[in-house]
Amino acid sequence: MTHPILVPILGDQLSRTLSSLRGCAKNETIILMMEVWGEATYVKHHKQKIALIFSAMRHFAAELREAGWRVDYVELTDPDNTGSFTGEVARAIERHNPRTICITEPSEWRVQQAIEEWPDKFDCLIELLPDDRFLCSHREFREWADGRKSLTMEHFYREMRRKTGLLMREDGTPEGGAWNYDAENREPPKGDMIAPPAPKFEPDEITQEVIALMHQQFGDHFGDLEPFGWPVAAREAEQAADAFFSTRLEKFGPYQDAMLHGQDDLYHSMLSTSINLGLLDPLDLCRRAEQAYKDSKAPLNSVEGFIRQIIGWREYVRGFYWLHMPGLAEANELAAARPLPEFFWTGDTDMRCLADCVRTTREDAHAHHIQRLMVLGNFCLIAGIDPKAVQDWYLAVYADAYEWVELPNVSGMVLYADGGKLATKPYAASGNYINTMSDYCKGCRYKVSQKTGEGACPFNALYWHFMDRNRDRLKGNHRIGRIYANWDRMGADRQREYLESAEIFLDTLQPARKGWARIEN
Ligand code: FAD
Ligand code: DLZ
Ligand code: SF4
Repeated sequence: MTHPILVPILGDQLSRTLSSLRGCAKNETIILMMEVWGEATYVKHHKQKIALIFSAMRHFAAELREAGWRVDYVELTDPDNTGSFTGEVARAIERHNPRTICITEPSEWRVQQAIEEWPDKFDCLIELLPDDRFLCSHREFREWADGRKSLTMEHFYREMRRKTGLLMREDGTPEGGAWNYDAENREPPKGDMIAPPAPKFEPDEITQEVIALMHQQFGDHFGDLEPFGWPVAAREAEQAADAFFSTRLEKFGPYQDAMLHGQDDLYHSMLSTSINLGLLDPLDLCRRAEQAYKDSKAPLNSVEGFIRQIIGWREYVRGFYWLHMPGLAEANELAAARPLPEFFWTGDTDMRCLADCVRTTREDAHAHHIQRLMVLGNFCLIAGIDPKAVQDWYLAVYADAYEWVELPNVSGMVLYADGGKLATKPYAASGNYINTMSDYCKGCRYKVSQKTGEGACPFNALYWHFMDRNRDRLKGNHRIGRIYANWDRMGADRQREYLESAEIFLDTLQPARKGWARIEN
């Protein structure tokens, strides 16, 4: 091929419908895929996360070759591998002498910055195409946000419902008469509830090779590598989706916020890794969910809840990320500065809720939304953990974590570090919330009903410590202002007991050793 088109495909762009591929002819295109050290270690990702991405990339390359595409695949251990996307594109230009590089926009700001330098570095045309696997383009989101005093997911979500027609009646009103059945998504768990297991996929030869590579190269990264059961190719991801729709969707809605020890993912879909890699099409999943409702196989609160997570939250956080980067990564509205505790990496804490959420994170590179938000995240918020340390942790430990989705959830939804741009109030909660929504407290050494003193649930005193130390920043917020009236009614002695209990607890926290999240220089 003389002067072909070079199409770099990044690790989370594994879709046959990718915009960069659509306009290309097989006989004049070279697809470039790159395993690079820089991406594998900008944080020290969980071993399963790297294994998943490398295995999915290798499967995708094999699938493309089978379909007749020419794929130039650079493995991590290639002795000439430069370790970065830009370095590998430079080497590929020497090999293939392309006339054009055609790439779908990356999902992350860091990579976008690198690509923006390519026109100066490389002597060929660079074409950057929108990633239309997302429903809402950057421009559309900016236009929607422009001129609004504050952004709310709910308003954005309604736009997306109208745009897609999902769960919409012909007269333009929402199915069932309401836009949102969030209030029907908060059933506490039943003790004897047993969710059908999500399918696990036996590692094939490609995955086994990648697992061996993980043992060699990433042994010091956090997390268990095996058993490894993630879907690594589109056909496996489709099987996982089939299983979700036939066995879990029905109860997804009511038990979305429930947590049960030993049932790590309950009725959740476990599809985020496949959606984010590009193995599943998010809109197609929503249409399937809608069909399940139309066929009376799942109730509206479950179907609407699932669709809201995808065309609502997922699209909203992506738009929000690009609107607020790079500032979002630096934001620290509450001036939180405490180091992340070591137990976030070891699980070694006698707070049973946290220990269990760290365990599932270590074993599965996954925890479900409420574990991430109301146990792990809530702790970081009320204990005042430094946002940078929290961001690194979430980005490293979850198999579905990419900065575009992790950062708005951590900085905005969990930590209020963005000053309330994403969520209208901090999701701070005492032990009572965790006790209502889980069975964790029953087996815990701490007593959730005890507010202060030795043996009291630490979340209780930390909650008031958080409220008290952030009073000046939060008292004007109409959604939580009234909480201060309760605090004031307690009187000075009781307040002192709360604050002292929290201080005593905070003094016991061991800071995480360096080197867990980032390679030490
Ligand atoms: P389900 O509960 O079955 O939900 C269905 C789908 O909706 C998910 O697969 C996902 O694509 C989407 N979704 C649900 N909630 C969100 C959300 N808040 N933001 C964006 N998409 C959402 N999700 C990621 O994909 N990557 C992350 O790095 C990530 N980091 C998070 C960090 C924090 C602090 C919090 C609170 C949430 C985070 N989430 C992240 C969102 C959510 O927790 C996961 O998408 C979900 O747990 C994945 O499991 P599931 O596929 O079973 O989800
Ligand atoms: C997360 C990740 C990892 C661990 N490794 C690679 C890699 O070696 N090659 C690759 O193309 N992508 C990898 N990824 C995913 C990328 O970080 C992701 O595709 C981009 O950063 C999106 O901007
Ligand atoms: Fe967590 Fe407190 Fe319940 Fe223990 S008592 S599990 S620390 S909420």
